[in-house]
Amino acid sequence: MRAPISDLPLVLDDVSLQAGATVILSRLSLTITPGAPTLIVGPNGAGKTSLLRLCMGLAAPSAGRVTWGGRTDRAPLRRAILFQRPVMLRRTTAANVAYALAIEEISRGCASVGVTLSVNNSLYCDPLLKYGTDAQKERWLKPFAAGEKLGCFGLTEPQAGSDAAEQRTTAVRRGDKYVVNGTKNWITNGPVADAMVLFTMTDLSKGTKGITAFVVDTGTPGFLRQKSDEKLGICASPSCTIFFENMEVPVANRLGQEGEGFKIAMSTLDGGRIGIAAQAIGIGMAAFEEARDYAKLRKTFDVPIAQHQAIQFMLADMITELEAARLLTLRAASLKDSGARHSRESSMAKLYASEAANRVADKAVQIHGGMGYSKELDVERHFRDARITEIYEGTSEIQRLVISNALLK
Ligand code: COS
Repeated sequence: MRAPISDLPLVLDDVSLQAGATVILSRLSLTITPGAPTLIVGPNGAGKTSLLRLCMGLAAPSAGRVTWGGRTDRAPLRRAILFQRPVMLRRTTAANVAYALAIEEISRGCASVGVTLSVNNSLYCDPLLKYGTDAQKERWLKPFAAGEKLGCFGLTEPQAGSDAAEQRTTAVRRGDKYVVNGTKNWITNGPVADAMVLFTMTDLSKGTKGITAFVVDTGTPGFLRQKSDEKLGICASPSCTIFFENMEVPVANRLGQEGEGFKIAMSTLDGGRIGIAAQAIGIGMAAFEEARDYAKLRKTFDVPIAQHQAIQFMLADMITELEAARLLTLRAASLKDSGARHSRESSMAKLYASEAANRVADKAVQIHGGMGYSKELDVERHFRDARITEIYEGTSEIQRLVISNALLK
């Protein structure tokens, strides 16, 4: 059971607010209505980073400690899900730019919540929006875009990570149904998702042209979730392996035509990589800010360490890399807004932002010295959380492959 919104106190900076309160901040307002989704309302839609930052900052204190085991605290997740409504439903001309800014700000507070939203929005909602029929959108998109339900993306298999074409999960047509058998692993949101965009082989002899996509209710008999993965970082983002045993999926749940699955998966990942780039920048910004603030406080040799050029140069490199990463990410997002193909630009953004976030988090730990190695401070969490951004939704090596393929065509 997810906690009802009315039970969740919201803390904005020093002000503690119960459900029912309205906060007006600048030209934006945030209304917390008991029993109803929380909306961020701005003059031109989502992407108002200062407010998002305030809102999502509240997820941070508990983020490193939230687990998905026996004792589950879903409050930060529930609150965060609600914030995706304006991102998905308010279609502004800069929807993807706003989305990237929102994911960055959310991830600055909590990278786990950032990826939960990124997977739901980019990997689940986006293919439904692009390839779904009107009937599919009504049932499988609306409640997921409204924050009432959560989606996941079933592409990865034990032998099909980087080599996504190596799908072994099969879907065999029987009348008006397909029977699905196989395994997916590392499924972000898997333990808690209500539906999955699932990739299967409908014809093993056809390679990438034999892959077909479906949208599947996770409550379908034969959809068998395994225990949640235990991970180095993003500990509040649940993931798991899923087995499919003779799972029956109606033909009406097929997304696109038979054989279109690989293109759906690849074009979806083009968008997903913008979300992960934004997540990486958010983690990096949090690590940078903590290091900068700590450097002003911590003294060695009678002066704050911020007065040592060794520290100043580290801080200068950190912010320069993060701002470069943001520009690459916003360029990819803006290209997606224009409707143009953005595979190369998304890969560049994801590659650079994820590697920059890791360099920044590493330096942030170094600036903190021994305290950077302690679980008492958030910088240790940012260091762990940053690592995955170089791996999921395509490793750095895969991004280099996509970029070089585009160069050499
Ligand atoms: N958009 C639309 N179509 C695309 C595409 C994209 N971004 N990328 C590839 N395609 C199409 C190609 O145009 C080609 O179509 P045709 O056969 O009609 O020409 C087809 O898909 C096959 O493309 P390609 O031959 O490049 O596929 P490969 O098997 O060589 O795979 C890589 C390419 C490595 C780039 C792909 O497997 C990949 O991205 N892997 C990483 C997957 C990943 O990110 N996994 C992480 C887990 S998901 S959370």
